[in-house]
Amino acid sequence: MKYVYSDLHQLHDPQVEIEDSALNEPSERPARLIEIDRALIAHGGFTKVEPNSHGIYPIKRTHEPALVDFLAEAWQRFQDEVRPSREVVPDVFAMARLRDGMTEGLAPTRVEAQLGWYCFETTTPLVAETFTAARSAVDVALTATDLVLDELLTAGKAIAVYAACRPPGHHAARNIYGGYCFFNNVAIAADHAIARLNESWPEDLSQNERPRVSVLDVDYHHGNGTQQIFYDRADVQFISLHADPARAYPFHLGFAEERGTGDGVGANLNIPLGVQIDDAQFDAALAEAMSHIEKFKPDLLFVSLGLDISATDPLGDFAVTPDGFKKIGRRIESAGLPTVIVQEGGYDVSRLGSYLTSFLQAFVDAEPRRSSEIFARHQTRP
Ligand code: SP5
Ligand code: ZN
Repeated sequence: MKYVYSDLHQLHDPQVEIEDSALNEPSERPARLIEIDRALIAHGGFTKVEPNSHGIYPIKRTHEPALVDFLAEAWQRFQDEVRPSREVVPDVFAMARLRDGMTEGLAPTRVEAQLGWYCFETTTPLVAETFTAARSAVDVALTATDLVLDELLTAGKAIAVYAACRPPGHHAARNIYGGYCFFNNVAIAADHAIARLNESWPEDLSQNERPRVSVLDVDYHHGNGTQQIFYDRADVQFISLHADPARAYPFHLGFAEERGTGDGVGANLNIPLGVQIDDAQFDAALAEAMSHIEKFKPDLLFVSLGLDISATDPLGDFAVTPDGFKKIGRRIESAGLPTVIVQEGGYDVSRLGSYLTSFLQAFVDAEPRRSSEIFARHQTRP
C-alpha cells in the first residue's frame, strides 16, 4: 500500500502551547509523524511516495485567499511590528457578540489584531516555518488523492492511499484556523477530487451522476472546519463520529442537530459519543455512519483519521484498543470505495505507529483484490 510523506512537517515545531490555562509542551509535535513513518517502514507492507507541489491555487479555492496570505506573512510581521517571539499566538479575539446590535466590524490591519480575527483559540502557535509545513501537509493530501484518482480514471480500480499529514487540518474552517490546524488538508483534497472528476467526465451528466465524495471523520474531536466548509454542499457528504461537544473540544459545534443548510441539508451528519466508548460501541456508531455513506454512493471516500480515539490517548476519553482499530479499518475498507486516508490527531506518540498499522491492515490485505476488480462508477443514485 502506498503512503505519502514529507519531512517538511518537522519545520512546524512549537515549544509551547497555551492550553487548560497553562503553558504546556505541545501535544501536536514532529515526533508524532516521525513515529508513524518509522512504523510504516518497519511493517514492510508500505511504499513511501514524496508529495508533488500543487501550488497555492487549490488552497485558495477552499480557504479565503486573505487567510492564506495572512498565514504566509504573519510570523515575520509579528517579529517586525510587535516583538521577536519564537511562537506567535493571538490574545484578543474578534468575537461577533462584541458588536451585538451594531454593524459588522471591519477586518483589522494590525498583525496582533488579525491574529484574533483569523484564529479562534490559543493552542495553535505559528513558528517561523509553519506556513511551509502546513503547505506540505496539503501537498501530501493532494498527492494521495491524485494517486487514487489516477487509478480510478485510467484503470477503473478502487485503491486506498494513506496521506501522512502534519500539521492536521480538520479544525481549520474557510477563513479561520485553530485546533493545531492551519489548512484543512482533507477539505482541500475533497474539492480537488471533485474538480478533477468534473474535468475528466462528460459535461452533460445528470445531477445525480455528477461527482460526489464523502468525508468520514473518526477523530476524537469534531471536524468543525470540514463541516463548515461543506455545510451548504450537496456533493460532499460529511459524517463525523466524535466526543460530544457538550464536554469536549471544539465545544461549539458537532451537535446532532447540525444537518447542513440550503442544498446541503441532510449531507452533514454528526454522531456525538459518550465517555469510555469501547470497541463495540465505536463499531456500532461506525456501522450507522457507513450505512449513510452507502446510500450517498460517493465516487471517493476520504477518511479523516484521528488516532486520539485510543484508550491511551492523553487528550481523549474513549477506550478503543488496537483490536478496535483493526475492526474500524475492516469496516471502512469493506465499503470497497476508492479511499484517501488523511491523518488528523492522535497524541500517544509511542503507540501511534501500532494504532495506525492496525487500522490500515485491512487495506493492505485488500490490495490484491482491489487492484484486480473494476470499480462500478455511476451507480444509480437517489
Ligand atoms: C487535530 C486535533 O486532534 N486537534 C485537537 C485540539 C485539541 N485541543 C484542546 C485540548 C484540550 C486539552 N485538555 C485535555 C485534558 C485531558 N485530560
Ligand atoms: Zn483530535
